[in-house]
Amino acid sequence: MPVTKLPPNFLWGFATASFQIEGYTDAGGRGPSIWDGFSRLPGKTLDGKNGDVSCGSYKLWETDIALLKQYGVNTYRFSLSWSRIIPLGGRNDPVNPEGIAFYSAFIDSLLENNIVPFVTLYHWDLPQALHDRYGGWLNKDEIVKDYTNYAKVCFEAFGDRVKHWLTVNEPWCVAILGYGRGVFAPGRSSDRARSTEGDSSTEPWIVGRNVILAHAHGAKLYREKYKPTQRGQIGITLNGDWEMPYDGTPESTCPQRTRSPKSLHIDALSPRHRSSTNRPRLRHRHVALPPTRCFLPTILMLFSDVLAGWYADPIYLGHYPASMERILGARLPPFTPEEWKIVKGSSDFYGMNTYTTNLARAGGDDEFQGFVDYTFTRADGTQLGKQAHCAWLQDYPEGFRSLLNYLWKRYKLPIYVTENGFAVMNESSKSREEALKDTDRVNYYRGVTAAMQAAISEDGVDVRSYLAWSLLDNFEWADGYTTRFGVTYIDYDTLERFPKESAAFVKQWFTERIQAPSP
Ligand code: GCO
Repeated sequence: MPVTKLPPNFLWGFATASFQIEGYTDAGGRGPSIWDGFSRLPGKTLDGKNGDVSCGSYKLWETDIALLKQYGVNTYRFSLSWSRIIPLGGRNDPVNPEGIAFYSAFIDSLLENNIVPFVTLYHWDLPQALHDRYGGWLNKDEIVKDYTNYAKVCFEAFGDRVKHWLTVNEPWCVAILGYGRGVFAPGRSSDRARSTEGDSSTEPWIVGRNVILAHAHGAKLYREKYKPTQRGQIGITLNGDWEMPYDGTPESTCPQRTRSPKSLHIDALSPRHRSSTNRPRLRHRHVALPPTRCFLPTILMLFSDVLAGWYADPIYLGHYPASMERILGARLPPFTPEEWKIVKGSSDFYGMNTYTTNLARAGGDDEFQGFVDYTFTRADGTQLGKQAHCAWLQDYPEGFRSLLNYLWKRYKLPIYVTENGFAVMNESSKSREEALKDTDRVNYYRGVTAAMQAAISEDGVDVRSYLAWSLLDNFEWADGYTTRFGVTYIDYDTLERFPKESAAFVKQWFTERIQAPSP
């Protein structure tokens, strides 16, 4: 059978983030970020390790570019470290010329190798100084101004060459994991479920509102001042996984998507790092519930509205999800009419980070999960898919296709898949030789690429990129180095890089399919 082709401008490659790969946290005039101190605190990472060395990409960046070249990619997604560019972070603080020079040389080298830079402005490493000075993301007026200034510095320094900007990576994680569960920097915790005393958490919701505003102001500035000449695109990227009701009914028996998407919209707090210890620590991703589901209990519908739409609905549709308003009441921070004007329509595309599918059922007492429990075990005791090393991830590619369809129908914007990947069970305890044979990761990529292909060619979904997470094994936040997501194995003693079998699979899959540009 002939292979269906992807257009020549389809972007494919790998993704990383500054704090997860750069290391050299004291070099080049960089200021500390909230992750520096947090990851050094005892007990904050699973293996007690921090980001000081990581993959050493700050010095080994040419090796990374050689790898990208070897893998044949046409795009690389990476993030800029705010505190390398403005060490103290603020709008009145000095810009660090060494930081600018570092990323400038990196971008030049990517372009010389015909690799499109896809740049994230904020992937969780807030300058520590801003947290100390005014509470970081909790302080609306200050953080929005400082973020917008930082974005301006980046547009001015790199916008002549960067045409793909992501304002913020996965704001759900920033807010809930950083200010709710306290398992990510800055480690603030208001992790109280539905309390018998009444109100529960407030900080995560405030942070969420402030991140949306920072994103929106950054995008507004770009569109007004830089886009006319630089001609790039700007948007946010959100985490979201597919979710199916726990009732054992196969997806194929569902009727067409005819229900109002609004009533079924889910932005579930698919829970990573749950507070209770005896339950699986599922993923933090928010979730889209299939509008095909016709038999969901009301509680799931309610849940679906609460959290998947927390970011996407304001940004793409101009309102909070109704049930989120209902559940949070006065704790849901409002936007002023002027702010709504800036927020609505502030993303040029839908940036999609996705990893898994979950089965959801009503229950639980956790507000951050919308009072819903997650499982991968079906009612008949079978598993949804292959289990990854992290408890929140199983391989279920059909969910990837459903999610693409759902987002395309609901938000009607081109979709950039900006992250997707798999952590092989116990890869860190394997010998290097064994780890390079990452069959489960190959199978995962085989499944999702086929699912994406079907979504594009059979369902007509407008997908513009596929960026696999990740180029390298790297610092996996609270998991430290115990969880490996890379298509490249890192020997953490020598920092040598070794391609795994999955790198060859992904390379072959895309290079066979991307059409050559017409002469
Ligand atoms: C996230 C981040 C990445 C992670 C990856 C694997 O989604 O958490 O964007 O930094 O490392 O998703 O968990």
